[in-house]
Amino acid sequence: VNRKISIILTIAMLLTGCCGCAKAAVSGQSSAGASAQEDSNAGYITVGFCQVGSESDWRIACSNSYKEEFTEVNGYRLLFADGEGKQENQIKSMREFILQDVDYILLDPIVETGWDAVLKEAKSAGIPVIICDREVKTEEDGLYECWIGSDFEKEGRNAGKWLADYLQSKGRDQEKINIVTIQGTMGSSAQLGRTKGFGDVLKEHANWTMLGQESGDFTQAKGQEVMEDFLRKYHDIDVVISENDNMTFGAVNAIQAAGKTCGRNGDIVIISFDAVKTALQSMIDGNINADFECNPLLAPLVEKDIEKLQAGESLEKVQYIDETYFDDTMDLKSLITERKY
Ligand code: GZL
Repeated sequence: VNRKISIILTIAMLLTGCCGCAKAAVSGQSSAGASAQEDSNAGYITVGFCQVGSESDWRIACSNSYKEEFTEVNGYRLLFADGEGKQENQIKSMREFILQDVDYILLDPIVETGWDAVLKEAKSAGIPVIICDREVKTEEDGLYECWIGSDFEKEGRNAGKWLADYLQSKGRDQEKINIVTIQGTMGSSAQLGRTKGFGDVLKEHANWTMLGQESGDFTQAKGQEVMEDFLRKYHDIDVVISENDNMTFGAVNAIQAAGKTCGRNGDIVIISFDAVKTALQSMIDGNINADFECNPLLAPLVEKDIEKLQAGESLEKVQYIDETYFDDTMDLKSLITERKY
């Protein structure tokens, strides 16, 4: 009787093409009875990547990092889904990846909340998820393997500390300082972290006033609109905190169009985030005073984590990528040529 049961079970498994064991351990090999799709992926690890969109230079560099890392030469099949700036698109792509039974799902979540249901679906399907760059906040633990990205609050704090040192160096540490902030996509980890981090330092300086904070959604066009609005409202802005370089480019355009000056010898101090190559060039040109790096080259770290999962190893739940900052006292000309992004 036992023999008959095991034969029936084996046939059932072959017919369903499912191998119950951990997907991570055997992914990339098609089991008997596998679909044509699975056969075509035989020997490759299939990775479904849900990207935020293409809103900034940083984002393009980030996407390129995945496309350069997860290649067939390296043993991967990358399925790349552009969320076009909408959470519903990202959730839809995750569900498609689950139906395609990919070996891993990588999610760069546009905002932090609203992911519990689809993460539970991936978990039930036995598909490991790695969260990259921005973070998720879930009701339940254990819905993803790990998170890899930047310490956004630290970026914000470092920007505040830089401003305090800069003002001190100019003899303006007791002066009344008026600040505006162009925020990123509201509810994204980068916006939440940078706003909080700088806000913590703001509280330590009674002579600093935050006149206004508005979202430029990490795009140049919106960043320019927000800065134009600030210039209409406030006639004594001393500092602009811009939560990414593309919004900074828009802000610099708006300031110059209004007949004001910014940057190295300007009336308005410009502090930016990301430190992409084009922003460092703008710093060399004298438009930006300081830029806090946010490293987009996450894919090599993600790939190392997948290798560990393939080997059945556990992962650190939170993994920060190394970052620095740049200001206009540094010699950037040589640095900019070697910079990957
Ligand atoms: C930060 C990343 C942000 C960048 C922006 O890790 O999520 O999104 O700072 C990008 O340039 O649009």
